[in-house]
Amino acid sequence: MGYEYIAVEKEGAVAVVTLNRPQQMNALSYGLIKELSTAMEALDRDQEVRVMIVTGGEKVFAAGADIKEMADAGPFDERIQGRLAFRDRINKISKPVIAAVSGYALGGGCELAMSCDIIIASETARFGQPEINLGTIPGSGGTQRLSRALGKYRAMEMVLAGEQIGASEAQQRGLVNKVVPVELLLEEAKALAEKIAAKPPLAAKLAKEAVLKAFNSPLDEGLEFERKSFYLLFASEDRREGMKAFLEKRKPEFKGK
Ligand code: DAK
Repeated sequence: MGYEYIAVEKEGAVAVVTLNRPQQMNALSYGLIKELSTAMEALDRDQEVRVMIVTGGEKVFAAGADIKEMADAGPFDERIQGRLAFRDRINKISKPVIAAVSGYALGGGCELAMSCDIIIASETARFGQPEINLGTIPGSGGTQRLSRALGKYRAMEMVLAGEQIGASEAQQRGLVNKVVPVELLLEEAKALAEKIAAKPPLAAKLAKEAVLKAFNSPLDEGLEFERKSFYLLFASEDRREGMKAFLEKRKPEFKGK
């Protein structure tokens, strides 16, 4: 399928989705978000794909929602309501998603990176929630995910004063998994994606769901969910294969069953 605002590439079990509005700093227009959620859902259903990478390329990840498009919108316009629905769909992707962030990740761009499961950043990455400067606040999870990642006080500074943080602070505070030179960004993200893609996909899917559950539920509920997922995986062929291969001292062959 051809896209106007993004590019999708598949390399074996890894799919790379690149935001592609460079003249507009990859601002997340309605059209871009719609294409992104459509593409990611299609890749989620694609049997060949096991891990996705979302990137904006080397210069900029995304400078937020498209301000030009939003400037005269009312709260119930499709441009506002529709994008909420597309964002919800992106949050429901079941396969592991890695954000490869270089340059600005601001507003909705920072929120998009944070809705991924792992963030690899280049040394030039900058994260921020500048919505306060526009008379609004983060609307796609920024206040919640940033507070969980950085703690209340630094998150408050970013959301109230519109301050940005660079890659190294983001890594020190646990918002970013790894910081690499810009020219190695995609290579590093792909290496990690391939490592995850070699794991049994059903276990990866349930592991992702279980970790996310930790942010959405009390401990008891999360533990219960983990236990049920653990039992469920005992019914999978890949679990049998994983244990058998260990005992036979060979590499397992996982089939996603
Ligand atoms: N939207 C539209 N255009 C943008 C843009 C944006 N967010 N960011 C940059 N651009 C455009 C600029 O207007 C300029 O276009 P032309 O003037 O050439 O046509 C071009 O990209 C290059 O930008 P600059 O000339 O400004 O480049 P600089 O290097 O000087 O500065 C910058 C880069 C990223 C620091 C600066 O452009 C900037 O501050 N951009 C705005 C960042 C921002 O405020 N982001 C937050 C946007 S609000 C929702 C949930 C969430 C949201 C919306 C709805 N719902 C629940 C419905 C999210 C809201 C946001 O993200």
